[in-house]
Amino acid sequence: MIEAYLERASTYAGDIDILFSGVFWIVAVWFVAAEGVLFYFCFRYRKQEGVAAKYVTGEEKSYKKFISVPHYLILVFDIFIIAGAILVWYNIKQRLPENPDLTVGIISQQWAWTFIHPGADGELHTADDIKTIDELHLMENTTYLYELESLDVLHSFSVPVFRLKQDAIPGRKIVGWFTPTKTGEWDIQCTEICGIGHGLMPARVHIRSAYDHEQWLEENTPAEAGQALAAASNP
Ligand SMILES: [Cu+2]
Repeated sequence: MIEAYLERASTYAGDIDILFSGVFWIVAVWFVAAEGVLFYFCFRYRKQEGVAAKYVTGEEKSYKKFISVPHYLILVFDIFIIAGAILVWYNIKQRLPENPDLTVGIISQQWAWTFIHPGADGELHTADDIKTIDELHLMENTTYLYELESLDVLHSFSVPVFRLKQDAIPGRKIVGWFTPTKTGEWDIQCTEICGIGHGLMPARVHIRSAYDHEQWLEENTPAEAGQALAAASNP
C-alpha cells in the first residue's frame, strides 16, 4: 500500500510498511463495522408513525455485551499490534548489526546537515574523510552505522524511503544503522521543529552501486589526503 506512494530503499522499510498496513487495516475494518452498526441502529430504531424512537441507556444486562465484547476484541488486536511493534522496533532500534561495513557521521545544526563519509580506507575519522553539506552518499547493499549528533538544538534525521526517523540530541552521539537497497537520489528531512529555518534544511541521499560509489570517492577525496595515501601506498 505505502510503497505505491513512497519507494522502499532499506532492508527494514518493508517491515515498517507491514506494521503500518496491519494497524491501518485493523483500525479501518473495525471503524467501518462500528459506524455501520451505529447508522443501522439509528435507522432501525428511529421515530416512526405511532412509534417513539427507542432510547437505550445501556444499563440493562442484556445490552452490556455490546460494550464488553468489542472491548475484549480491541484488547486482543492490541496484543497483536504491540507484539508486531516490539519485534520491528527491536530489529531497527534496539540492536546494531554485528558486522557493519562502514560508518558515516551525521551532524545536524541550525539549519543544515553535515555528512562525514569514510574515504578509500573505509575508516571514519581519518585524513581521507569526505565532508559534504546536505548530501549523503551511500553505497547500495552496504550496512552502515551512523553516528548522529546535534550542535545546537533537537533535530530529527528522517529518510522516508528508509522508513527511518531518529532524533538528534545535543550532547549525545546516537548510533543506529541502515542498509540501502535501491540506487537513486532521495529526500532527507529534519522532522523536529528546530527554529525559524527548520523548513530550509532539506537534504538528499545519493545511493550508488559499488562501482559508481568508488568513482564518487575518487573524485571527492580531499587532494591532500589523496596525496598522502598515494605516498603511503607507493613509498
Ligand atoms: Cu532541524
